Amino acid sequence: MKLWGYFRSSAAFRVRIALALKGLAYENAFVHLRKSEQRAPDYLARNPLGFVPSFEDGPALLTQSLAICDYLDETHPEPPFLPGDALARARVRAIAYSIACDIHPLNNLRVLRYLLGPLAVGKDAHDAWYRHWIALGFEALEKLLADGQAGRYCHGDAPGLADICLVPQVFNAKRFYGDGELARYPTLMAIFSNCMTHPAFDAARPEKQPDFDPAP
Ligand SMILES: N[C@@H](CCC(=O)N[C@@H](CS)C(=O)NCC(=O)O)C(=O)O
Repeated sequence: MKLWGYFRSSAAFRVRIALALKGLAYENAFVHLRKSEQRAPDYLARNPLGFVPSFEDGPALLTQSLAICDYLDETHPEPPFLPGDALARARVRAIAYSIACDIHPLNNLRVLRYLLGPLAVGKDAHDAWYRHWIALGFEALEKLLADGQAGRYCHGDAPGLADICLVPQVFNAKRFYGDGELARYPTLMAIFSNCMTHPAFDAARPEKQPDFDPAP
């Protein structure tokens, strides 16, 4: 197995957590997003989306972090990423998709670069855009998570797909927000803290990746 990623990519971070939770070994390949290596012809030939992650399992090349997580869960069922009950699965997926489909695409690198470049909105408007969509998304997530069904993790006391999405999004938000502002989401942040005591989440964090670069 081989993962094409970037230390700071939220979507690659999801797959790193998923692989660690399943206890699977894999080879790393690094795609430097700030240097636009995701747009290089050889990479686009592999992944026409121009995104990380890409994931290879034998002859198969997979894209889309959630599809990769589902694939890993189907091929390595223990520990499961989704609960046994259909309603509980729908809840977990709703939290995961709220992050992966509704929050994350609005603060992706190519979107932020388009705001600053072709649209020339300026740094203040760029930052306002980022903060607006995170705040709206996190307010909603806080309500979804505070419905009594969360435990140590987003659903009960076992980590799953929702946590796999939540943790990278909080890391991303921490780059723009102070901890004081994030304290407005106490349930979300308590779950985040619990996740970070789990070795699989800790091993997947950006600072622990071989391509980590402290430069902004
Ligand atoms: N829906 C995709 C999103 C992947 C994605 O947005 N990857 C980002 C890094 S987190 C990326 O490669 N961005 C490159 C760019 O914006 O140019 C997935 O979940 O895999």
